Amino acid sequence: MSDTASTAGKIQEYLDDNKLQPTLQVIINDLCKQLPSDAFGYLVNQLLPKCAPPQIDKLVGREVLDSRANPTVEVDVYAIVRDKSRLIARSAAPSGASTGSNEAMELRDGDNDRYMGKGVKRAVDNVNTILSPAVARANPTDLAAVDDLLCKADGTELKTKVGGNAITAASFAVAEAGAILLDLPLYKHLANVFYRGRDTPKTYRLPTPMVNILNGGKHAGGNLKIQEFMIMPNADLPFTEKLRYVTQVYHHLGKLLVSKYGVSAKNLGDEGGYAPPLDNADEALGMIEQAISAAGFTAGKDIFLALDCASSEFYKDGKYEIAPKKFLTGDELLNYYEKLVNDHPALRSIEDAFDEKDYEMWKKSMERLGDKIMLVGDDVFTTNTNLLSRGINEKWANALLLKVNQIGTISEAMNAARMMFEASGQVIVSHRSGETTNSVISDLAVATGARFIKTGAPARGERVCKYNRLLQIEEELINEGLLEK
Ligand code: 2PG
Ligand code: MG
Repeated sequence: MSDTASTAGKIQEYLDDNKLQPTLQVIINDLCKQLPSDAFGYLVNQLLPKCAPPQIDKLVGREVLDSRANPTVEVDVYAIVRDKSRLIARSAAPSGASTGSNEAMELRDGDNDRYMGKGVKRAVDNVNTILSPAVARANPTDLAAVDDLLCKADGTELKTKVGGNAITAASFAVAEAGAILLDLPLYKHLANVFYRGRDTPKTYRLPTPMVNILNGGKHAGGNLKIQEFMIMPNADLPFTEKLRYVTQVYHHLGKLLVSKYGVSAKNLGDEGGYAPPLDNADEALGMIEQAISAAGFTAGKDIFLALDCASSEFYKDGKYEIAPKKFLTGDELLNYYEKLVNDHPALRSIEDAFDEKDYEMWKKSMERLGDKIMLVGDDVFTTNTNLLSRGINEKWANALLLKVNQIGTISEAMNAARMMFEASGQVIVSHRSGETTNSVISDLAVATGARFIKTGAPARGERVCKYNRLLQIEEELINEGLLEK
């Protein structure tokens, strides 16, 4: 038999085995009717969707650095597409400093000869030897199914076997790979995952950024106990303008700090905000209000204020050390917050006002301040639906800070977002203080319709890339007429 005849025989055999003859006939009939100028392109477009779905071939882990010079896990996703395995996408896990005790476990090597014990070689090995075989052959476009396999491969709620860092990096990378293979922008792919089984909204909204312009607590080296002093632009502005407003305030704050405290006050903390030698929140809020005016804006109209107290970090033996050697009871601390809200009427959000287990004070703060401002649960919820459902029933907070690596996978974090939305609470998608240069959280915020995103100052590459990604999404949505009016 000639080569041509044997190839034709093989093709016929393939068509018969896969019952493709009728499909092919329909496509060729259409081709003959329409006679498109690019007949080959037409055939490719018709046939491609009928090909076998892509399959994950393998995940490959590696140790890379995060924005704080600590190792973190990066994962490459290889998929088999039309019989060939190729690298489709890669992503890496962020890492927190003020972590909640119920967070998914970051697996670190503990070998003090490497990176002061913070190496992640074991987590990387787990990607290669446990997660990779667990997801091999799965369809990377089905994120929910892959996330489920990742969770099952670990088998523990807090990911103590494989490491939350390994699992988050894998979930991020598979999400990216799915979007690439579906030829969709990541936020559209994630929206389909989020709304699975329900109608995906026809339009998208961009989140309002909560921009951390002044850093304290564990993210800076000074006396300020409160960790984050944030500004939020008026929610009605377009995202581009929101970013411009807050960035101008950021620059003015830098100038003011230098004129008052000298040039070192312009040093930056972990999230790109200034880390000046201030002693208390009142002073810090006052400086920010001055910067808002200096930038030509009005606090409480154009720009609002927000705090992340990360108070578990200064809670000891039933007391809160709100300033060096100044200890307050929970009730005294609540009075202190109430005074801040009264003295600074632009203040509209307080995160982690109380220790992650001081539930009574969380409830009291909701009774006293819950109607006026957002009370945001970060360490108290750790993006965990078990804690969140308890918190919703007992009215601990009215907003959820959503961090994927607190729970492990994107799908689990989406479950928490859905639960909070069903309870009519707000969701703030958040970065970590140790970050990487991927911008998955920007797409996630748009996909879920979260009203807020918290991703640091408008400075430092790992923060700015998230804001810049939102600029790109905004432009695309406007061009496609898909931006919510
Ligand atoms: C927080 C975060 C992010 P970390 O407390 O909200 O700003 O900090 O990542 O250190 O937990
Ligand atoms: Mg926090």
